[in-house]
Amino acid sequence: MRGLTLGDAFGETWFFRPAETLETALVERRLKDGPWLWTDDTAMALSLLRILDRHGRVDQDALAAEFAGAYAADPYRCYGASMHDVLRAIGDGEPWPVVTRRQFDGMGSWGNGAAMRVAPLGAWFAGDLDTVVAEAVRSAEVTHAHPEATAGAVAVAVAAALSVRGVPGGELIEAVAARVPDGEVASRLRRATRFALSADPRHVAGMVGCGSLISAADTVPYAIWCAAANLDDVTEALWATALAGGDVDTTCAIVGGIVAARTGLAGVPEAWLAACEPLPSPLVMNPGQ
Ligand code: AR6
Ligand code: MG
Repeated sequence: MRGLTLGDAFGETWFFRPAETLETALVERRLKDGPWLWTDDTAMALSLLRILDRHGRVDQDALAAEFAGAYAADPYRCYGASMHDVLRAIGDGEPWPVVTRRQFDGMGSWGNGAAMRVAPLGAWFAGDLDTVVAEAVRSAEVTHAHPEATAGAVAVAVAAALSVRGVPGGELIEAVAARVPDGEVASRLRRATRFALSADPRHVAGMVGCGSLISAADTVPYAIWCAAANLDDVTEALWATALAGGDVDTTCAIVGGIVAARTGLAGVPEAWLAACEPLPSPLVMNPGQ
């Protein structure tokens, strides 16, 4: 969870800088002064973690209510465009299956929002990959009805579980692809396996996207390649991920979540930890205990 937040907040600092200085700042590794504020990626991951803590699995109605409550309490976290309507309607008492299925002319959202929040779930269930897949699907459906959004969530959750289990970077992407249903996410994941893990992330982004379209397919395969290429060092992983631009808070949230599931925050510079907006403490509140 803390790795996801660090990535989210670090990634968000690369927005709103003049485009011509952005790549130079990244190459020269010039950090922005804190505070680095976290966004919807973290807000939704926290809600999901609370539900796992409270129910031991994804109770979809409880998760929908938790998402809507967190949104109502703090809507200024740069949520995806359709989420304002979805979370308000759920908060107003409409059933989530009805609300999510009517988005985008009945297609449902294929945005990367279900993937950006799910790495801690993969770590939570890391001992059982079938459960990781099933619970990732359930966590996605509450806001994202399109199968590509679900596929993106499955891919990230499985990657986080395999990260915990110590799978080497060279095997990670294919092992993830084997668990993802056929479609654009799976096909771009397979395209990503053609790049050596020493390749320049910008070349990989050129072939599979890096989130400029905010879709799961355009975001998740790149993030999983970046994580696989830097599985033992969360700071290096985040620098590498940001280099290509795109949806940087979300690619970095995904990568931070996957890599830190293995490494924790060991080795992260003190200045980064001090700059990152703190999480609520305790992370989860279980009033029954
Ligand atoms: N047809 C066309 N465009 C779509 C479709 C579709 N079926 N589905 C999604 N999009 P959204 P999220 C595009 O709004 O997934 C925050 O910045 C459309 O442009 O459902 O939670 C986070 O940090 C839509 O607005 O929300 C993430 O970066 C966009 O995909 C991101 O937003 C996102 O889908 C998470 O977004
Ligand atoms: Mg965000």
